Amino acid sequence: MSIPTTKPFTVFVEGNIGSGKTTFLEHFRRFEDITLLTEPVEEWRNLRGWNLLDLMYKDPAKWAMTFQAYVSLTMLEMHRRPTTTPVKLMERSIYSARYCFVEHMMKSGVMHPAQFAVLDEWFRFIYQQIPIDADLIVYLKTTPSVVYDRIKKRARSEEQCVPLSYIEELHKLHEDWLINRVHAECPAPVLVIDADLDLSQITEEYKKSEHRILRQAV
Ligand code: DCP
Repeated sequence: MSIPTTKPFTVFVEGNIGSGKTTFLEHFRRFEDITLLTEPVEEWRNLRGWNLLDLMYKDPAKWAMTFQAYVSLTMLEMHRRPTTTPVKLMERSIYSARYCFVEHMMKSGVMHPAQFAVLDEWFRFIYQQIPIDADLIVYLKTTPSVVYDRIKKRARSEEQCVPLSYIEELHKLHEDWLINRVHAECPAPVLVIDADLDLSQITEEYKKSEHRILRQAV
């Protein structure tokens, strides 16, 4: 039975592109009392007919900032969406947008420092002024070459140009944020899951996180 609550136990599911975040969320669909918020990739692919994800990959120097500004908006909407269940599971967060993707675009020079400064000011304002609840981060840790193969196999059209070096960089930025703690803001404890395993074995690994998440759903 769903209990109306204004402050659910909130979990962010984080990890590299292709690490299995959507599959992880789907694993929890069988349980009651959990709200699943999958990433709004379809919104990024169709904003009033514009495919921002595609524009970003085809011409990052021109579109990276626009894309990340829209990602932040859709993420903030998910963070603030009221739920009636005691547990809320979210794919990614405004934090990985800033500390992994925007960070990479700034460091690699894809984004002009002035564009980065604007996005960073938005992030700081949101972080300081708008309550964003976080109780646990599930980090689906992977090896870059493993997720690179998965990305090639799933063949999402926009991602066909993604090189292994980009996946390696994103991996490092996830590690810096969630394991090495190079940023002051890590909003919740981190539960690390080995997400290299293939689909036939990963369920057992996912189960290890169930008690941390489901004990809240009583
Ligand atoms: N993306 C981005 N900037 C962000 C978030 C995502 O450029 N702030 C891009 C990277 C991918 C696509 O959006 O091309 C979706 O990435 P995710 O890793 O968020 O989602 P996946 O669908 O890859 O997740 P998984 O395969 O783990 O379920």
